[in-house]
Amino acid sequence: MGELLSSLKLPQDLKTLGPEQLIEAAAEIREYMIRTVADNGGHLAASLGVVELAVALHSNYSSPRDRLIWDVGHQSYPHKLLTGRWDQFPTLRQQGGLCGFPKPSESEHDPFLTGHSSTSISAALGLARARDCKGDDYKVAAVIGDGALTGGMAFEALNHAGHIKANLLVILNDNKMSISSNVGSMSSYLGRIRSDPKYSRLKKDFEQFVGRIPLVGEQMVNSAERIKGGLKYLIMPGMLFEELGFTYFGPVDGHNISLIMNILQQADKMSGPVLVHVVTEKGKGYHYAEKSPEIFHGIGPFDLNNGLPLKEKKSPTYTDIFGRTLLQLGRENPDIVAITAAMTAGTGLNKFSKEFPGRFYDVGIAEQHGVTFAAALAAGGMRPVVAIYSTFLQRAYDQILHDTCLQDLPVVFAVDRAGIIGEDGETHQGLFDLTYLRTMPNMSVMAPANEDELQHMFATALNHVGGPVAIRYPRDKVLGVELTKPRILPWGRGEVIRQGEDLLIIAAGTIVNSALEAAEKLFWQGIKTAVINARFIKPLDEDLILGWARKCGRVITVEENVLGGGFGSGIMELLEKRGMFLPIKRLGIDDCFVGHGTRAQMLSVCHLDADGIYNVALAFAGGQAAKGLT
Ligand SMILES: Cc1ncc(C[n+]2csc(CCOP(=O)(O)OP(=O)(O)O)c2C)c(N)n1
Repeated sequence: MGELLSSLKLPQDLKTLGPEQLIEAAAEIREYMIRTVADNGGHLAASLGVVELAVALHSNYSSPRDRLIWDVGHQSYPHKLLTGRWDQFPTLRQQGGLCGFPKPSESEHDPFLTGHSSTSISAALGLARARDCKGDDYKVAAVIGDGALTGGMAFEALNHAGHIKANLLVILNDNKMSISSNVGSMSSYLGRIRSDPKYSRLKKDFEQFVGRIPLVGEQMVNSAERIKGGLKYLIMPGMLFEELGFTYFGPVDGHNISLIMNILQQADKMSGPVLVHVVTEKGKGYHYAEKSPEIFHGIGPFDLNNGLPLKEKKSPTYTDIFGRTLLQLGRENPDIVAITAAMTAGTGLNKFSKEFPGRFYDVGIAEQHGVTFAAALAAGGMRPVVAIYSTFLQRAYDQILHDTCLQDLPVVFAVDRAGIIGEDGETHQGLFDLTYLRTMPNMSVMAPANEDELQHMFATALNHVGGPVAIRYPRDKVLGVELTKPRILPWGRGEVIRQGEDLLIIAAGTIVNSALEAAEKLFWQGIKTAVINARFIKPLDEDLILGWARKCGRVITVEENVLGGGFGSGIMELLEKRGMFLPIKRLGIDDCFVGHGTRAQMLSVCHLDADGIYNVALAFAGGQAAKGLT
């Protein structure tokens, strides 16, 4: 721990520090965070941007009694360091270590779990109302970024909070960035407030004014109305928030601890909802992160001296192949439109966005809007491709069902990060999409076994007339197979990729390759295992599956999804529908959330690597054979 912080009991002793020492504390946090993330990787830029804000909040409030909610939570590293997790910090995002996001089961200082964007104001409002009902008086504050403020939920919560006049503090952390540059009219509105010449002039005046008075000043104006009147010039810029029922303070320099604390103390004197608008710089304090905040949003281990990644990216990812394929298909078909929800680079759409700016939409963190927007583009004759991570697509369940499937509209869903995703853990695992997609009428679902197949699937989906199609693929490097020209696959057909007669494994997605490895090992145990690459989760290749199931007499299904309602359930439904009753074992995630660790570690924990599949298959096939059930 840094020299100053190691002498303190945190977070409460922050209250004993003077302004200079608080600055020193911030410097110690920043330095430790940069060093640790350089070793382990993580979300650095956003966390660097809120160091002073976190110090000010913890100096002014008393966590865990007062409740601080960090929207998304990727910027919560300074908060973690100030709340008893300093020594464990190097375990961040590692199996068994600290979670990369706030997590109540990890610390009493994390009052509500976050990970998905734009939830913090709703959560803070709920806690504030619970507090009032219980007759308590603790403070509740939500810290939300300007990116997260593009999410509809944030507006729903602002609307509600203003209406019920709850005592609630919202800190708007405005750094002009989402993961990349923020988009939308709200972002432009915030930009206008920031660039108002009054802001820089008054910021200076205000700093001088604050500099002349003690932080918790007896001289501080103590009547709420007088404070509001005296600072009217600072209130005017946020008229939009005022109209929504909030008292607005700002914009405030979010790297000036004294200034933030001063504003917080004034905000605390108001009743009803208050919004404090702080302006910060993403990546603050580390030159390379300031220069390239998008790269340092989420980064692997890097060299401190030059900011360059330590692990050279050798092979492309499935995301890269998707981006490349869509670019190619987009050149051939002018009706193709790509839509992303604030993840242009993450979903591999950078090149498409540059080559076809008129056919590309970043809708902000607005998955629901993005899907209905795409459905309507399809209704108007376009061929929209919506690229959203599996976990975030959960947001748009009803928009897929009600606006897309019910009208049988040809929207293609590029479901990235499907399956086990690794270090981001529970909140980001893509383990539900097979269930929520395959149960929707009219929806077709595919999963490629390798990168070549991924290309063909997008060509097939965009050639398919009528109906929505989802293609799910993992957060992983590709296998390195040869890439052929994208072609149309036979609709609804799977493929036998290994022959056998003792056991049939049917797998969907890249996990087919682990199933193949397991089959090879089983062979050496005398179990001849056939393997089917399903390709289509829906519609299933019924004849192929039933024929081989009959031949082998025992079936194992393998999927990177929860077992409930997933791919294996689909196979069981098929067997039941066709009156075929034989021993079947489903491998997948059994009704639990999967934590963080590397993708390989978590696949192993879930018995979904080649060894896991082999062990289960050996027990199942060996056991069944011993009971004479063949
Ligand atoms: C529903 C949802 N969609 C997408 C994401 C991915 N995501 C994580 S952080 C982020 C940008 C957040 O921007 P902002 O709130 O301004 O915070 P900053 O990183 O700039 O501090 C996005 C899009 C998410 N976490 N949740």
